[in-house]
Amino acid sequence: ETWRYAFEEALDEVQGVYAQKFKEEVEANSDHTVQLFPYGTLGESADTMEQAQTGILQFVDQSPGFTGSLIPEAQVFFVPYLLPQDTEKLGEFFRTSKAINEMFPELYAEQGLELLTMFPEGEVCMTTQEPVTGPPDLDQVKFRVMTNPLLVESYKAFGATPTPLPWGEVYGALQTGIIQGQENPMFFIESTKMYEVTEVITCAGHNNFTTAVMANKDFYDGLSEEDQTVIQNAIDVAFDHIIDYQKGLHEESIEKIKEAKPSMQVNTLSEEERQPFVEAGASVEETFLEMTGDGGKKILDQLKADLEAVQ
Ligand code: 6CS
Repeated sequence: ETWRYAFEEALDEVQGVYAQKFKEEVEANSDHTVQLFPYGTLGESADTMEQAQTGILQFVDQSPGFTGSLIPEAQVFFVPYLLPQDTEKLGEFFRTSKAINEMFPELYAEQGLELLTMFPEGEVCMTTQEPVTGPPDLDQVKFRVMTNPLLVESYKAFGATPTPLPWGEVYGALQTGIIQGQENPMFFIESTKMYEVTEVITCAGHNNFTTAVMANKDFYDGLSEEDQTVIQNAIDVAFDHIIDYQKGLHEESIEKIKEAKPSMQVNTLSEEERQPFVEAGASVEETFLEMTGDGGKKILDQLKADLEAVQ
């Protein structure tokens, strides 16, 4: 059988590297073939999610940045300063977290999805036209965010004018000045050449990009136990691979950016400069709880406990 797997990035970007490892493992250990669909081949993230829910796709990688509108609790990944930045620690968290491995699968199942894994893609940094040393510098800045209500609230709290857009519109919108900023992990800022259409990168440590891989649930439930095991093993091997792959990736990407555009400023905010963003983050946590009620509180509390266990 041929299984179709779509993701939101190019083949040589983090989600693509993950998908290639998954494919390699499945094909080495079964008679199945995995056909990969990188970003752009089947539409935007919202389109591939729909295709996975209806079963046109067997597998999809969609980040909570987009899934948050479908599963409100998945917005928890946008509570600022919740996740640590250390990839190893994050790896351990995603491997062991009860919130991730036991609570979220139930919520995804309600949407017809078998949640297979979540993994980190790196510290999220802002790219803008002007330097950002605190929230006042984001005043009047139209800032692109993924289509996620809580992320909109974060950037409101950070003082910007958030503009939710699908990925495909971001480069052009920066180029034409419709927006003046966006956020993404460093590898993605480099590979998608965001530095060509912005002047300054600012890392405030407010988030680490999380993504999720899932299967169509009817498809998955209909598989033999043997095939399910092949999939679970491939998911685990690819997970270890992607944590390993990201060692030093943030720093290497900065070097590549500076080589391509020497005038690009890359700033990491000091503890003191971060403080107003941290404080704004507290109100975003409140908003998350208002949006998601008891279910959201349970997930947030468990997630915090899981994080504490790996700190
Ligand atoms: O900003 C975005 O929309 C995209 N960012 C990453 C790192 N992956 C896919 C997503 O579409």
